[in-house]
Amino acid sequence: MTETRTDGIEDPETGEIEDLTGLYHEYGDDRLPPGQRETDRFPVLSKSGTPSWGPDDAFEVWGAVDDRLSLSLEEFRDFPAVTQRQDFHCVTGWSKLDCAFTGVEFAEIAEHAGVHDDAEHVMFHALDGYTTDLPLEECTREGVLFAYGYDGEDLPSDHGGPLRVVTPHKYAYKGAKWVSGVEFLTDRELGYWEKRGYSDTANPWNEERYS
Ligand SMILES: Nc1nc2c(c(=O)[nH]1)N[C@H]1C(S)=C(S)[C@@H](COP(=O)(O)O)O[C@H]1N2
Ligand SMILES: [Mo]
Repeated sequence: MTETRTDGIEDPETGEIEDLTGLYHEYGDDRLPPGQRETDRFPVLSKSGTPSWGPDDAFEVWGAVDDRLSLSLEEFRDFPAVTQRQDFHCVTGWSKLDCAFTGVEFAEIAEHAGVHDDAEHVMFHALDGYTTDLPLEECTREGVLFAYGYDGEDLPSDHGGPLRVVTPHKYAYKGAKWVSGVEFLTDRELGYWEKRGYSDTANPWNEERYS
């Protein structure tokens, strides 16, 4: 493969970067999903401006868990971090390849909260009122991160900093920017765009754009 601009960006703790850009092999032959075009820019897509994280805001975990969590951003950074090279596919048709995201794996937070056996679904909540949902098994897999770093720097606020979710196996609307809460559910519920006609399954290699 040719050099990419994420070459040289390393995990702050382990000095390693995991390359997840091959996960498309699970879904098809082409790294670029059908109907997508590659962009060098990283466009910003938000339903309504960029909210800011106040000093008293906390990241909360609730629902079908043993321990409700309320974490500050500093506490979040105490969890083991990973840096991964991932591709990013927006349902409107652009893909940004080779993004280096640093953050905490979803599975790490789920384990910390103690998810109940009957939990099947997850709703992400964000500071701008955005929500998005995924089945639990689509969240606990490799690549789903609570990301606070991008390309070796703090995640820019218009891209969801200080904390966002990334979902490289799904269209990017499944990754809540400014994520402030995770709710574990025993039944499926639909998020903001999913209620408005976008696909709940959102697999880019099947072009699951609309429901
Ligand atoms: N909180 C929040 N998260 C969000 C959105 C939003 O409007 N609010 N837009 C989604 C959509 S449609 C996309 S394509 C990506 C865009 O991320 P970016 O702005 O970093 O490119 O964020 C997703 N997460
Ligand atoms: Mo999007």
